[in-house]
Amino acid sequence: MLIKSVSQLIGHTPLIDLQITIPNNSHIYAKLEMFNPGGSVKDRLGQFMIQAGIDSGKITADTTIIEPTAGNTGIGIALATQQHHLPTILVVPEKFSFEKQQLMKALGARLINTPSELGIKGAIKKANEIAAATDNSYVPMQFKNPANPAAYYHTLAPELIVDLDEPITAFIAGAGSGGTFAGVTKYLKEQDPTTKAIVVEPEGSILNGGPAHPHRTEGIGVEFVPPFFKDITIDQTLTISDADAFKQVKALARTQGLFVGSSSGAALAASLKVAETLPPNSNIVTIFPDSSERYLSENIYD
Ligand code: MET
Repeated sequence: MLIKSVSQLIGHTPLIDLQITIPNNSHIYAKLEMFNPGGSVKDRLGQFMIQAGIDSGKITADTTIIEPTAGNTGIGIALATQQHHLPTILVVPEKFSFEKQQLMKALGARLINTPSELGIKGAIKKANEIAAATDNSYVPMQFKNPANPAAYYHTLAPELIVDLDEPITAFIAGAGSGGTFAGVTKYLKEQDPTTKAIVVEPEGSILNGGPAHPHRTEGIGVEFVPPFFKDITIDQTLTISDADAFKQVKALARTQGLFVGSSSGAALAASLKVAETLPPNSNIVTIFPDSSERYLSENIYD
């Protein structure tokens, strides 16, 4: 394959039929988003939000791009802004992985850290403050930009329909900004209203009403209900412990040869729980957002 830019490698990732035997003969399929060039599902978002900003005239030739992120969205944005030579400032709570922070800098972005205890809300506030003090700046703001769910509605979701070519009984995925979950859910339910949409969060995220507290599962978990959830019907919310997520991270490496991050582990743990409750021969589709290789400094296989 001859390409002219890594941006051509975004999307069209493989969907794997996981070789996990489920007693009722259901299958779990996982979209392997670590095969995007920036290593995560958020490359789609970076490309889509920056293009939307350019198309709408909000981004011009010398606009400074500023965004709060746990890292993957920042890597996706930095990949996109590099193509357009746009200066980029990414605001990241310091708790997020060393590797993701290194990769954002490697792509040419400037990194500003915010205190871990202020969470993603602290990074959002700081990004807005920097933008207010920066001439010709633009904050894509993944947490409320309609281009976020749209990125997944127009790319990942249609790919799932083509990849599987069978009815999808349940779609199960984590939520951080909620854009991936909302965009894919909207598309899949338009195609087949019987598809169940199940959102996954770590313990310490607030969707199931539990108290907010820190968790090791990275990139998913919310401090406020994503505004995109107003546009979709969610059939179930599953809360997965860090222990259960990391157990599946290890199992996927050992039994399937798959290096996945903790949000993928949580997605599989949730899929296995749901599989027991569905009719025989169900098709469960989930998303594995990124690779374990960007979390090795956290000793996730110990
Ligand atoms: N996964 C998104 C990001 O990388 C949102 C994270 S919010 C915990 O920025």
